Amino acid sequence: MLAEETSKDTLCYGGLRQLVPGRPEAGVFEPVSPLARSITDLFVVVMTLGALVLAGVTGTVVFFGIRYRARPGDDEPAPIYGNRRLEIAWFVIPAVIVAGLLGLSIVTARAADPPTTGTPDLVIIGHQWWWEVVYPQNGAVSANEIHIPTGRPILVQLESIDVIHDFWVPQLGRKMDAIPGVANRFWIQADLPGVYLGACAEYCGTQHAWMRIRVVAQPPAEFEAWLQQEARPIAPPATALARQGQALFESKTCANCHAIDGRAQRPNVGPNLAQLARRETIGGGVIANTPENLARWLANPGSIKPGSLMPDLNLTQQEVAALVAFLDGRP
Ligand code: HEC
Ligand SMILES: [Cu+2]
Repeated sequence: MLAEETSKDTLCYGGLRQLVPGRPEAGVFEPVSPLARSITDLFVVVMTLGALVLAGVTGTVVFFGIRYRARPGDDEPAPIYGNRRLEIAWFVIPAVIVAGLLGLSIVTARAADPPTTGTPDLVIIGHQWWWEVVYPQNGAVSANEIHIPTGRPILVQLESIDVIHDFWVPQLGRKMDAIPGVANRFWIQADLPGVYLGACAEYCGTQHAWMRIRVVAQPPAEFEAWLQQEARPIAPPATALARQGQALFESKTCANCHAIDGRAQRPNVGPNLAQLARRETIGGGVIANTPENLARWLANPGSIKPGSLMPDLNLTQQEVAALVAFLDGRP
């Protein structure tokens, strides 16, 4: 039931629509940065070489099998001992191939993984099962949807609050493990504006599959405007219903797990909800962020993301409506 719904609203990989103009595919073969391109290039070289070797070896085996097969009346063939020229050839050819691949791998590693000194542009923290995103530039805190400016490398610092996760957006750069207690660093970059999809790439528990990443690459001015807005606290409630939602947010313990100030890094048991209304998805990409879906989520998170670490708070329909009015911010 749920799988059907999510594939219809094009959020999951199965129903992926064209997100980047002019780039129909979203995957390793459509890199949009020099970092990712270097990896794709090495991949193509390795796969091509592998295919040629496979074709050569299988071709030889098949050819010899047919050409020199035993025929009726044949005698035992004379055994052959040692052949220096052949032995040198089958040592030298693989050695040259492997040495060449090593050289290319070193070149690729340098291109895809330049030194990571300096202040990070982004701090990303893996949680079961969502990504916390902090922008040190102005302290804005967000979740799951990562905005970056186009055209320049972005230094990411990757951490984990619980278990090992892995951050991978194939079109933008290398993949990297998020390890508790360790701050790993790497670069991503997008040369074209668009939305790039990624996912947690290290099994991390029941909802590992719904720990998706959307990177929204915007022209620098647009990004700056987005970032300023993202640091703002939640909009003050404009209606009586939203005011009731605000009170419920405190009394129903939501505030113990969620921050609603755009710069607050605590509490971070759940995502910062200050600018939730501006996100396209909720629950790590499991559903589109519409008021109806938000209500479904609040009514019973586990029915949408079984095992989710947000408890079912047994809210009444009326309470759900009030919380949606408060969090969605649109009267
Ligand atoms: C015990 C901690 C906890 C409490 C209490 C809690 N939540 Fe959550 N909430 C979470 C966690 C964890 C997630 C992330 C779930 C996931 O994506 O796997 C979450 C996700 C959400 C999301 C989706 C956010 C997004 O960007 O995906 C909303 C909205 C939300 N909670 C609202 C509320 C409201 C409203 C309440 C109070 C009625 C509440 N939560 C109570 C832990 C909590
Ligand atoms: Cu994960």
